Amino acid sequence: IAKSDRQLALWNIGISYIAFIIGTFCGLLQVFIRNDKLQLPKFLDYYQILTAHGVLLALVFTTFFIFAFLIAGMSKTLGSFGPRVRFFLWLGLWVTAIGTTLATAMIISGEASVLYTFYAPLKASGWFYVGLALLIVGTWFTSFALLGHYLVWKKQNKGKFSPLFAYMTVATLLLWIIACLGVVTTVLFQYIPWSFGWTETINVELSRSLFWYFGHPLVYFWLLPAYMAWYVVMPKIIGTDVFSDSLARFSFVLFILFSFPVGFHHQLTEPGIDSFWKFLQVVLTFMVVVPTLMTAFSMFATFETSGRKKGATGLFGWFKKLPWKDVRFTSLFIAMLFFIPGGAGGIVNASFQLNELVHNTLWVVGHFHITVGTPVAMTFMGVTFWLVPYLTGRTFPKYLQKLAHIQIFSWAVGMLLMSTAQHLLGLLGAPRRTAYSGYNGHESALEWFQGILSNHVTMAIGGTILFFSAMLLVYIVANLMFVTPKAATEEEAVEFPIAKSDTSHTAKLLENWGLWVGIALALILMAYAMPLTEMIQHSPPGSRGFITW
Ligand code: HAS
Repeated sequence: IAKSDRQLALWNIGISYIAFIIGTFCGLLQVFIRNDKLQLPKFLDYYQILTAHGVLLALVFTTFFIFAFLIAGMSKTLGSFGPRVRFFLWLGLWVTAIGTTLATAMIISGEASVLYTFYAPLKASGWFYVGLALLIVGTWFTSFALLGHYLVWKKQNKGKFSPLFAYMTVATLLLWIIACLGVVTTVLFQYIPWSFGWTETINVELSRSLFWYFGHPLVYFWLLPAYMAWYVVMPKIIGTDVFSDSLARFSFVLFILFSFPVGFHHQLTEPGIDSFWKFLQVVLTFMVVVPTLMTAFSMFATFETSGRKKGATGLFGWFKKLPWKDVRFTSLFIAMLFFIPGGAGGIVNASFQLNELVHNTLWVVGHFHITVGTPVAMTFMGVTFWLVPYLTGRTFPKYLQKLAHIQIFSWAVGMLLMSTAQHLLGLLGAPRRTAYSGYNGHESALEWFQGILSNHVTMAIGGTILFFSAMLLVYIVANLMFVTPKAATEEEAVEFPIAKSDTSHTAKLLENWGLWVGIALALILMAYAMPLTEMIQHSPPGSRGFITW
């Protein structure tokens, strides 16, 4: 891809890894605070570190990395960006970066210890919300620029299917833009006026609902780029084609339809929402499981097809034929394995009654570490191993590949230990987001949890392994960015792996975005119009929703 497009992607990756370094360090502090082995200095607070950890890893690292991947892939599959698209991509990058810096500065100065979910009644400095608003506006510049690039391509290639990577990028961006409407509304019309003191109160239930309208599709905004790597990159790495182009496209369409009308499954214990609406959204949550099951089916079919091509026989013969020494493959494969318990835990969370047991416990922390923290993050690591050298034109020498293997295995071991401990501790009743052990002079509650795995020490060991793995990754990234020799020949050059996808049986309807967005909006109206109206109507006197204010 063109040099200037590479620069754009590289800057996004660079910022994402700066956030990764600070975020993982905060994670290390976290496990030792919970283990009662670390007392923070007076000027630092547990919730401040927790907020920095969540915001920098879950929001900043992911967002910048995702846009790097999408920018590189769009330039690769649809051709170089024109000057206008490029201008808006740079603008998007800088506005997002300024927003991130402002929000991070507020967290570091102790003015925004409101956690990465930042909803009311916790209140931060108004500048934190301004930073968040800028962050989102910046990503919109980038998103619309990429959508514009797609439209130009469509105009020049009338009647043709867009390449699978570009199609999936459009689906991901549409999901992101529609999701952001909720958080933008609440930040602009509720949080900013409230935190700057222009309004006295805030309609808490409404603000939380608007947040979770955004919060759940947010997790699929993280997941879909990982799925892109699974669907498009993985087959190429293992020497085969995309298993089914239409299945892949349809699974992304299903995410557009069912990612939104499900946010209440994060609010099942909140009293301000009628059970009927909660139940409806629980049912719809089970619909959003379907595209993941389709993805699992497609992945196994891809593995089998590739194995059989290489001469595998028997039911599981293909397993041995997978390229186990190729770190681009192993990282993605382990990422997928983690999603089996990760997704199963999601089903537990989403089950109305079971949620009573796990809500607000460490179980939920365990859940998101084996969803976003492993399947997603480890896929991004696997992508990093070829994307960075591809963009810098450098090589990926053997010794770094070995280190990369150590890095992903240690990440897997660390995550396994830490998240198993978190799940078990959660079931035993350990709360999340609480520096409760010996906190505020109370006696330590740690003696409740003395199992081999259900133990804060296990969690701390896992967390420490993870931190060392993270630092190893940063070392590899720095080498691939600045140190390893430039590729002298085509053989040495690292490729951008994109598998062939046969569109001859793909239905034209799948690229009718108007239709899918229309159905998604109808589902959103069905799930949200009534309950949100009730929240606005029944808000207590003096509490201002965004309409009554
Ligand atoms: Fe979740 C809370 C429900 C998936 C992230 N989730 C969270 C939070 C985060 C998060 C960050 O219903 C915490 C928010 C907070 O701080 O309060 N989640 C689900 C459900 C799914 C799900 C139903 N979550 C994810 C993904 C995430 C993520 C993906 C990040 C990327 N989650 C919940 C609920 C809560 C929640 C409640 C609120 C809890 C509470 O009370 O607070 C589904 O998408 C899961 C679908 C997956 C499956 C698993 C089957 C998987 C199979 C294999 C997949 C493997 C593949 C590869 C595709 C049904 C069969 C195949 C190849 C191989 C080699 C295996």
